[in-house]
Amino acid sequence: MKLTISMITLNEERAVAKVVRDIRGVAPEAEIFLVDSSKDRTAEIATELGCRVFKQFPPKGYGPAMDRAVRDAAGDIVITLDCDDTYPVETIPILVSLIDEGYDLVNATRLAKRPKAMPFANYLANRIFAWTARLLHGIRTTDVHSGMRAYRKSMIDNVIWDPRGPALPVDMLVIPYRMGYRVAEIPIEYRDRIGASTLQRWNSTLWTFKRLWRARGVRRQG
Ligand SMILES: Nc1nc2c(ncn2[C@@H]2O[C@H](COP(=O)(O)OP(=O)(O)OP(=O)(O)O)[C@@H](O)[C@H]2O)c(=O)[nH]1
Ligand SMILES: [Mg+2]
Repeated sequence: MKLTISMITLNEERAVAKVVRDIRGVAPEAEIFLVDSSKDRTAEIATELGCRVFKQFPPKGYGPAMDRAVRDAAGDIVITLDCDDTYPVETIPILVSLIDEGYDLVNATRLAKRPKAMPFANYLANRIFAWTARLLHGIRTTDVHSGMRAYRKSMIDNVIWDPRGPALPVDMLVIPYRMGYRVAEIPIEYRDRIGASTLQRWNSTLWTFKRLWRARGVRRQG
């Protein structure tokens, strides 16, 4: 099956070259696809390194960028990760093998144990989000916000979510689960990021609960 590694980027010029080279080291055949809204040289660097880059201007925010990053991927398997060097690329082959085995979505959790690279407040919030997801939807997860996942492309083509507003990764996990798709979760190490974070804590928290609550409307199948 053909593989696409999709990343969305906002001013990641300090990290992008390392991340792309690291990906090539473990997945030399994969398409690397970026949806970029940067003001810096991220897109130029990625293009020089042979990535396919879609420039999203004017910038539309995280959700619309991520939606395009997965929907416009050419592969049969789409793996997402942040372009900030926080996620371990060595996990990519494991994610691929689990999709090959028949899973439709594999979530790489940063929170199997407490990651040193995550502030305690973020850790606590993430645990509460995961617990709420289990309570409302029955999904056994420790991380509804992981940026590193593998998706079967044919599944994405069948799933509808609302890309507007923060916290889209919540919908991208919980909605397929409710629809009866096969979801697996594996633990990963999470590292300190290169460059500045774009996380807006309060808005993201509010939207996480909003999305978790709203997804109850998705009819359970399977
Ligand atoms: N195209 C696009 N990319 C974005 C946008 N916001 C964030 N990104 C990218 O999305 C990825 C995740 O954003 P981060 O800033 O790392 O957010 P985070 O992982 O929640 O926060 P950290 O844990 O601090 O890294 C990174 O690759 C960003 O460059 C956006 O509005 N548009
Ligand atoms: Mg990040």
